[in-house]
Amino acid sequence: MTKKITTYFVFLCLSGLISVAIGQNDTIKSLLLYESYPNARIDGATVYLKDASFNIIATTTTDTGMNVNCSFPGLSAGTYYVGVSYINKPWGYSNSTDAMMIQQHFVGIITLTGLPLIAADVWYQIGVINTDDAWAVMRRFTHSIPNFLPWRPDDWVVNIDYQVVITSGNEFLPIYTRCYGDVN
Ligand SMILES: [Ca+2]
Repeated sequence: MTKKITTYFVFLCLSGLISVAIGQNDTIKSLLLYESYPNARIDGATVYLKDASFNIIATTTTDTGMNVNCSFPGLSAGTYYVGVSYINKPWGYSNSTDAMMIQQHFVGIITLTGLPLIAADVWYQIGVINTDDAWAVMRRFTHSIPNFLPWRPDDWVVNIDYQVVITSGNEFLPIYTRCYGDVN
């Protein structure tokens, strides 16, 4: 009988089933914030969790928490990616100053980096930041165009995968986003 149980235990370990019982106790806790307004928590956003092979294994929605506004419990050690897929908030935070800065980036007076660099690319050739983008941001700020479609179907910079490595215990990941067109 003892041998039978031992054999079954080894089988469970080999098949990975036992890890359900002993390894999946860690949580990724996250806080979604507007990048240039660090106290602005964003609720109602869809946040995804991907495994090491970039397959989405869970999604959740941000709440109104001040220190953590979404979490993924029940994880084992390993590499994961967390990102935002959808933000249900109106476009804003962008005006003539942003349009001017995009133009200054184009002519080499300033250099945009990080999320502002991504947020600057709103119009026509995606991957190229030039006068077209500055023009579109100015036009949208003055309500001359209603959106950045068809080049930017999202009004928010989303779908960036942030790597989280769980060794043991919980991990905290702040996530920043901003509206397209908001570069300062
Ligand atoms: Ca562009």
